Amino acid sequence: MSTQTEFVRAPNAFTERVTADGSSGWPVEPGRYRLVVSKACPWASRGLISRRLLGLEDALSVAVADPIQDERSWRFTLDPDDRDPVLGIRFLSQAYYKTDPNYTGGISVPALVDVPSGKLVSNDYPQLTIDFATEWRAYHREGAPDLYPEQLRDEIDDINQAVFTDVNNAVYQAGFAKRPEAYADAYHRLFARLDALSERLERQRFLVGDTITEADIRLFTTLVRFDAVYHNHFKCNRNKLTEMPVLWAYARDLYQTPGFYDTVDFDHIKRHYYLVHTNINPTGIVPLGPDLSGWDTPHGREQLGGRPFGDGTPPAPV
Ligand SMILES: N[C@@H](CCC(=O)N[C@@H](CS)C(=O)NCC(=O)O)C(=O)O
Repeated sequence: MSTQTEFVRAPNAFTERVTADGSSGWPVEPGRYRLVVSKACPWASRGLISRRLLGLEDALSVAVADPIQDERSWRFTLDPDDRDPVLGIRFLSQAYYKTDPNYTGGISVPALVDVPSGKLVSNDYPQLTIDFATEWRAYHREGAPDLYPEQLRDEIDDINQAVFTDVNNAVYQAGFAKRPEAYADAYHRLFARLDALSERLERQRFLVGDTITEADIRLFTTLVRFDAVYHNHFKCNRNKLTEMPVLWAYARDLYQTPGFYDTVDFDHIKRHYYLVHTNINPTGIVPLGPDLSGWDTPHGREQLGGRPFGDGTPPAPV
């Protein structure tokens, strides 16, 4: 365990991959796999966004878990009979144990499940979205963007690493810290990185190149939760997102793009964090704020140029 940061994320246990050529044993096949998500979860929401931007909805179905886990972890209590209608299971753990009956680790979303066997293929969230962008190409919609363009991969990987360490994961390290030093370390890394990203995004509309890429999706999923949860619940409170003008406009630009706003569920987000982390919020009171109406206000980022979908087109609104 790090002396500085205490909260150490467990590695993903299931790292099989679905591939275009089927060499992994899991060939890309429409209708065969089910993506299990919680709309509260930033790691799972990456998959929801890229699935929409790429137009994979018909090829890859989605199961949405109840945002509130109980002691059996993620449940399908939003579905009739408390059961996922496609997988026929009540708890995501059933897919984990079907793959490995001796599994003792956490039950996490996102999870990609093979429908015919009911087995979990992968909970390796960073690889899942890369594979949606590359391995699933045959089933992308017409006009789908290239979210992981070959010539930009090194730059995207570098920025993803920095954003993971200092933004996506740092908010959790701040929130789950048990010592002031660990909290302060995460807090300072987070806001130093957000300052650097603000500077970068002052001059360019998107993080890498002039189109939306995987890098933007990964930063967005933390930014969209920032004021609703991380600022308060995880004590990331130097500033609200709405007080960081460049990042706030950048986040609104993405939010207002089809494929982003239609995957965001602030109710699931707030109820998950404030009700599940009883050690941080023992009263179980879910804050009524913040006022979310600002998300729909003009962002003005068009004047930086950029071509959100490159030579492609946005997905049709839901
Ligand atoms: N699987 C990854 C990331 C995904 C993740 O943390 N998902 C959360 C929800 S945001 C989850 O399912 N947590 C339950 C658990 O790990 O037991 C990890 O363990 O680091």
